[in-house]
Amino acid sequence: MNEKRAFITGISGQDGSFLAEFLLEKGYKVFGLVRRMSNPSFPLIDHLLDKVTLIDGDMTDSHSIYKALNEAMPHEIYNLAAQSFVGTSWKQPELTANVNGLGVARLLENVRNICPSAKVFQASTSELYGNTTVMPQHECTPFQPRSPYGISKLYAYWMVVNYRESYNMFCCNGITFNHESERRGIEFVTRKITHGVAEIVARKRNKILLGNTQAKRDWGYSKDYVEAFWLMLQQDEPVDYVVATGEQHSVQDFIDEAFKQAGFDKEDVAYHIGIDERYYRPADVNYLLGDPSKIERGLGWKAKTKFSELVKIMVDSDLKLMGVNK
Ligand code: NAP
Ligand code: F7E
Repeated sequence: MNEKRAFITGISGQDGSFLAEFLLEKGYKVFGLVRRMSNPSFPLIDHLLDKVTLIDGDMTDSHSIYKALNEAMPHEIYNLAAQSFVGTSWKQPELTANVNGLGVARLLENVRNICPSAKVFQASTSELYGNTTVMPQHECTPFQPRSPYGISKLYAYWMVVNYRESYNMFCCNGITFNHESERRGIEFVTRKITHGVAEIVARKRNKILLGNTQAKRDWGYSKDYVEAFWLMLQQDEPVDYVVATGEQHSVQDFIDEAFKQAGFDKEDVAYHIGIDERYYRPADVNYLLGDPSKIERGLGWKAKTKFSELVKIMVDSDLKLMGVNK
């Protein structure tokens, strides 16, 4: 009965699936909150279904969170559930606020009443910084979110800080910069590129249509980042940390690297890229670069996977998925 219990919201997503693997490996009993679907399917955690306990619920439904926490009685809670696509947040701002913002209020209130000593990790985001002029961004950089997604996460960020200060609860924000993987949703730019490259190799298409290719991000590997989330909850005190690589690349750099990894010549890349207005956002965040020095000092955590390795992992996986070789 000494085994630790972890409750993951968003277990069916990119980070949730890696975190569940990581915690199972460490001997945790893992519970995950999943939404009802007309055709239940959890491709990213298919291989874990006999090892984790899935509980039906939704971040927009307080009662289901109440029931889930009562069943799991967790020592650690990882709140990864979100409407996580920035582009969609302009199309569904109310839903985004409900899931990402109010969802955190629902979770924290239920934790406070049911398992107040549980430690809570909140998946916060570099989108809080918006188009800041401070470079690189650190834990004290002022926030100026630039999308309904960023604003929803700003509310969540401050709820976490306030529950910590008001009720002495152990809850903390991982201000996490972009992290990708072979499990990344297909609409995010990195996976859209690697999947598109694989389709080009497989002769299923000729071009990848994109929006702002000059945007710059600090891209890491999701599998590395879930360890940082866990480390934050192994401490005696709750502390917010930036989780980042400290390296910045443009979308164009990602395109060039992905084609290179698939064996294309540099001069052939431009032919395969088209710009399409549909993929521009009403307002974009142009440059993000994280300063990971606090987490390196405080937790000894450092991103392991370099940019070119990350792109290779994703390209290789998509080529395999497509059944083609370089
Ligand atoms: P993801 O792949 O989109 O996963 C999101 C998860 O949330 C999915 O399991 C999804 O379930 C679940 N979810 C969505 N709406 C829900 C609701 N109403 N109730 C319950 N569950 C719901 O996202 P990710 O990349 O793993 O990111 C994990 C978290 O980190 C998110 O909170 C995201 O905002 C944050 N974050 C991500 C990054 C990044 O670069 N990846 C950076 C900063 C912060 P379904 O499978 O049913 O859709
Ligand atoms: O866009 C540009 C786009 O959608 C990156 C989420 O995990 O990280 C992620 O949000 C950049 C933007 O990620 C296309 O305009 C160009 O400047 O891959 P993305 P994101 O918006 O940075 C943060 C930290 C999170 O918290 C979020 O949950 O790429 N871009 N052309 C494009 N983006 C997309 N999606 N599609 C394009 O065709």
